[in-house]
Amino acid sequence: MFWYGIMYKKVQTMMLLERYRNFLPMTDQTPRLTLGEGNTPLVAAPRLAAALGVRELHLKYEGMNPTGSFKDRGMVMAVAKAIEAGATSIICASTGNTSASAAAYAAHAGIEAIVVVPSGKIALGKLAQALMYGARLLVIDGNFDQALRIVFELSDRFPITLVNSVNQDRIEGQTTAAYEICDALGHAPDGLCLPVGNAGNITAYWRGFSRYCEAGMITNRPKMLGFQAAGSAPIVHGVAIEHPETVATAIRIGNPASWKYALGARDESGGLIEAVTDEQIIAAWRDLARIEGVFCEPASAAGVAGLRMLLEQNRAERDACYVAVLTGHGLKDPGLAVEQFAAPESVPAEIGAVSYTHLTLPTNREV
Ligand code: AN7
Repeated sequence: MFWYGIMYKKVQTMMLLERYRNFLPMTDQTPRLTLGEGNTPLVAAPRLAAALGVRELHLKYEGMNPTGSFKDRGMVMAVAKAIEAGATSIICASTGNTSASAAAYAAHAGIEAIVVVPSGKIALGKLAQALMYGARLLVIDGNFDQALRIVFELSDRFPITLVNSVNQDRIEGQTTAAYEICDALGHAPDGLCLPVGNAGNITAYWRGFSRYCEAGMITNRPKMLGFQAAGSAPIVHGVAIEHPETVATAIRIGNPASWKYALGARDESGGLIEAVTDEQIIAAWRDLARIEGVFCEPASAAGVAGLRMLLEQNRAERDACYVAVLTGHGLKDPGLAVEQFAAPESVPAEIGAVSYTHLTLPTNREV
């Protein structure tokens, strides 16, 4: 049908790898792989900005990617390049989102994915994704850092392509988020706030902003404001953490793969990488949903938690434009959200049984 042809063409021009091909390691041989990643909403957050006391805040809602996290940007590039090089199998260690993304793109491309995850410390939705997308799943009695060591070893010994963020095609694909933010705003923000785990994303954003600046697409680069969870803050403390802990399981990482690049991004941008407590993360996570209607996963709220902390300490400019990157979708881990509230009491299904007191907001769970 005629209209179908037109729509199809539009979708083609929207394909992430095509849209930014001049900034990506694309060749004519690179497969045009896509699940419709990228082009995520940049949501203006005036109510949250007012609550924090800052002029302008925008939320880069990366949970709207096909598998519900920013990882899809890097994974589509990494899997396309792996296939271009003749790979038939990919492998990664993950706190959950990378494995979901690797499993989905491998399925779409018709190759094998092997994912190694820490036992009991990955959100249920992410586990469901790895299973449903048909990945070979290895659950270890250990943490992410131990899982990463195992996949390094396996990818060394066998013809399997490693797709953790040490794979530079991953980083390249993730630079696209920086381009999108600049394209949407018409300029670079003054500050970019984001969670830091393995530090691939802060590396990619800085590379992206720098490249866009060199190309004359923007005139200034933002300060990179990265935040680790207090119990998992190796970069902040300058030492690897053997037993990282945090409620934000996505960033429960003690020895980040892109550590040295993250320091470069921090220092070259005049930014910082600091720690926020689980309490600060949870408060920001709930505020994002309640005040702006944007539901992300807990780790994703670390950027907003950090910005709030800096503002409270008068260490961040108030008359400035900030973008906070919300890296993953809130529905990845609905259990943790429901746990925040006391179980609501049900009432008989009769109008006479309903009083105004039943219509109050759900109360917080007693801790
Ligand atoms: C929601 O999936 O490391 O600093 O194995 O899932 O680039 O590592 C996830 C990381 C932030 C941290 N927010 O990004 C994995 C994994 C969410 C995440 C991060 C992750 P990086």
